[in-house]
Amino acid sequence: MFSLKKRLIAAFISVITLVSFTNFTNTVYASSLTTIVEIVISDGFLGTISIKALPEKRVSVLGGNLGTLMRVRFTDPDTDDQLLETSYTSSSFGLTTSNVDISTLTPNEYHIFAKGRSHLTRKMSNVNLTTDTTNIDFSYGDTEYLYAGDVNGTIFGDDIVNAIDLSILINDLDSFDLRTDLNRDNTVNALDLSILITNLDKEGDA
Ligand SMILES: [Ca+2]
Ligand SMILES: [Ca+2]
Repeated sequence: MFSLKKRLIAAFISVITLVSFTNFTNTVYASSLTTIVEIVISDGFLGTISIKALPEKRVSVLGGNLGTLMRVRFTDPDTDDQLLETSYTSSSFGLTTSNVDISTLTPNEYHIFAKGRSHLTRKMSNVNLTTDTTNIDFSYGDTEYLYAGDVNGTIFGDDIVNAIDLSILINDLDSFDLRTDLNRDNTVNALDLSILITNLDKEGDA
């Protein structure tokens, strides 16, 4: 006869084996020697993803020059309720440096919004997130960029480029401020002014 301890270990191993073959999507019934063990697995929550978004018109630097403070929001397409918001500083290649936890969301369609600290919001509509989703690319393969120039406010501005932003940048001319150095060449000058003027009156996606 096996001892009770060994029988429990054997039952536990059989449960673990069964669970490992279910891909965590089903209800699993595992039979031990004397009892029926029911393990209810949820229908699946999302895990973690990487996000890519590129600020526009950065000067090219060896090792990349595309990092910025980012805010990403997920909303319900039917109600517009915000379901998740996360902020991070992107890498020099415009990527999250570690995966973003979206495990509070279930597989579904979402509107996803990405905003840079000095950049206007870009929206992806009706994105179908599944448990297989591993990344969200607001650059669409390095072809799309976030518009620069929203430099007012405490952290993320007001999502419009207007005279307020213009006056802030003009005040910073010939000095250095990370926020108004739009092209990130370590000085605020006419190049940054030109980028902002090009985007005057642009608004972020709503
Ligand atoms: Ca603004
Ligand atoms: Ca600059």
